[in-house]
Amino acid sequence: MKVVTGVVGNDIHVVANRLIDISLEERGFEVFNLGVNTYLEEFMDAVIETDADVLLISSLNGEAEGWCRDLQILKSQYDFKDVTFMIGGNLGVGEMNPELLVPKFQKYGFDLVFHQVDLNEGLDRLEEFLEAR
Ligand code: B12
Repeated sequence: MKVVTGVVGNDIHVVANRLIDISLEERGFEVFNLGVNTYLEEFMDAVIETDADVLLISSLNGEAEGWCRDLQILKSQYDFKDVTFMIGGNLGVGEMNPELLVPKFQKYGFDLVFHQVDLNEGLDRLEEFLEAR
């Protein structure tokens, strides 16, 4: 399965991005890593160009909300019905309540949302989700 990944917006935190790349490859995914500083439109273009199954966005600096709120609009312009949309990292500023954050990002159009959740736990959940689909 193909995964497009990267860090959204003007976020330059690169360490998790490298770990995500390596961990996905270890799990047998084909990875297209766009790296840091990637805009939502660039992610969408890459999903189309690579015919990806999963878009995995990482965000660490607390600005994900601003960069991702147009996802639903962008999704409506293309046929993405077989693509799984996933986001994780620090999705707000500080210790925000996941019970408020998760539904917000689901409303934006993400299938899987992980606020301050360990990477391996998130990837386990991704594999379960893909298997159930
Ligand atoms: C190193 C660092 C920097 C470096 C980055 C260098 C680089 N090129 O990577 C520098 C100094 C440049 C930096 C800058 C800034 N930083 Co900084 N930085 C850190 C720091 C100390 C470590 C980050 C790191 O690499 N951790 C190691 C990796 C492995 O862990 P991780 O990033 O947390 O990722 C794990 C999980 O989040 C998760 N994960 C990540 N993505 C995803 C995705 C999915 C799907 C899943 C399931 C899981 C997942 O998996 C990873 C492994 O478990 C953290 C504090 C901390 N202790 O975490 C702050 C931190 C991330 N930074 C922060 C901030 C605010 C900034 C600045 C805005 C500061 C400023 N005012 O300038 C700028 C932002 C610049 C920008 N444009 O993005 C805040 C974010 C606050 C928030 N969101 O609430 C933090 C948390 C510090 C803090 N406590 O305030 N930073």
